[in-house]
Amino acid sequence: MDKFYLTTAIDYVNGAPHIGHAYEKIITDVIARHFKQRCDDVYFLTGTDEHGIKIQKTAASAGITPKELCDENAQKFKDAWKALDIDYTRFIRTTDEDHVKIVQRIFQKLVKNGDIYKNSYEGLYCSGCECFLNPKDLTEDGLCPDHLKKPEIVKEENYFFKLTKYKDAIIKHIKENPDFIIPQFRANEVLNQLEDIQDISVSRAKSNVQWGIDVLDDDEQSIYVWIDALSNYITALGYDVDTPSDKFKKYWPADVQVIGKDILKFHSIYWLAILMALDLPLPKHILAHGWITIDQAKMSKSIGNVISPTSVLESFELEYPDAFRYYMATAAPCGKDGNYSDEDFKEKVNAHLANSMGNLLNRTLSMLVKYFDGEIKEEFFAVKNNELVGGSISLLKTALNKVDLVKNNFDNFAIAEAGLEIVNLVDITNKYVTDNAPWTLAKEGKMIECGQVLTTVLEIMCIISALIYPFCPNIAESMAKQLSFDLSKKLDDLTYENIKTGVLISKENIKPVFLRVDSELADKSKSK
Ligand code: ME8
Repeated sequence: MDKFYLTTAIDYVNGAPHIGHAYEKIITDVIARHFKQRCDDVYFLTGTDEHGIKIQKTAASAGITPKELCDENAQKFKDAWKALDIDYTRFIRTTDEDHVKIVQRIFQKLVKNGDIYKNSYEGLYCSGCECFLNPKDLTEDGLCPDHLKKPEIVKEENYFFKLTKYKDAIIKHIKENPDFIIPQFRANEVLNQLEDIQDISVSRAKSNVQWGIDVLDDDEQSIYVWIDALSNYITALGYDVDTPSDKFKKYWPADVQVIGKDILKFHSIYWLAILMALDLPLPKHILAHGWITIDQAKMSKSIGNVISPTSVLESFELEYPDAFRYYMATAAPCGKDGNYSDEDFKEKVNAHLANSMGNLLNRTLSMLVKYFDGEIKEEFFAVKNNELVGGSISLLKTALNKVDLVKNNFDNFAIAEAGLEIVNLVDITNKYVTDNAPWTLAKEGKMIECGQVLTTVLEIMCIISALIYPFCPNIAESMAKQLSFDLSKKLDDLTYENIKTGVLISKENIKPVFLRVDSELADKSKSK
């Protein structure tokens, strides 16, 4: 694997980020950090989607310019991602000058090639979706099924993209590449949607929508949001219609594009057609994740249950975002919906991160100090020159086998499932400690056996710190520091021999890696 390019959806900036936006950015960051452990060159793109009628209207009602609204809210997204340790390579804004210029040239090229043509049109426009809706997709009351709002009747002269020209090629691609859409159960949905697709409007009259990218050579039209938004995945890399940059040549096609299930149609139909029209390779995978509900209810401004990701960190007084990252990244099986509740958050992170994982390390290091002044002796190793020579062979094998299972899960973008494998390794290791009772071995004077048990656990803790790193980077670093383990090691270089002989740690340097989320604090935040 010589490069790995992954992207998220770019968020609308007509509000602040919520926990659903955070879910997507967290799972993508977890994937990015995992692949950094396997590949030297990972490019992770995220950003904001800033044009369109919705932004124009929100700005007007706030009495500010659209650009002012975008600047203010894009910053809120950046701040939130910083607080969550989202380690992106570029944060693209669709108002960025380089993006705007290239989108104009893409549009111009598609007009020149005959993929975009002008036509007059009357249709039902939903500003929530920023697209025209097919009357057959409306609810019985004539509302947009996603936004439950009545679409406006819009009659305009617009530019149209010849989606129908690419219909058969898209169907063929989806059928021939069963792992193109992940999870696979969503592919049928897309194939059904493809049955009655029409050419799509890709511009709006400036008389109706001023906040958009101007069509070159036509003063009356601005480019409609989806062609602008989708192009971000290539403009960010410096794609240009005539001379694609080296960066573009290196990273495109994307290895995975992470989006929510509600915008799968745009990514697996419109986006493919645009790429085909530009004669560009297609992304390898589209990961359509599910939606996050709050206490089992859909998040909505009217219900008043919209949660900001940073408010969770604040209300639980979390020093690092690790617990929240772990909870979100394991909230739903691949592609399925997940739920957030304060109570469940508290229980899960206390059980998995504090009681099981953190405590295991803490207890083991404390015993090493108590019985051996923190020293690992040569005879404690169950492994010599990467050969298993005694001691806890099967457990060490299980641990390295888990590395492969976790990698397999990530290859299928099954993030929560990868998390479960790690928790399972922690549980197995805890059971090993209970079964082998090093404290009894010490009491009976069986010091070498006791040292072997502790060393085996510490070897496995190194592996666990590497596996948990993408989910909980700060906790992993704290674990690795106490184990004198080099976290920058690639996963494929992990062995049975991660621990060195000599004094590993002293009493003062043993620190809990994760403190239990205080139950009183959690209760306080719930009653807020
Ligand atoms: O759709 N749970 O922007 P957006 C999980 N600008 N994910 C959620 C969610 C929830 N409750 N709510 C939203 C757009 N999302 C376009 C994208 S990409 C070229 C343009 C996800 O701000 C949603 O599925 O409405 C999408 O992937 C992302 O957040 C941005 O949503």
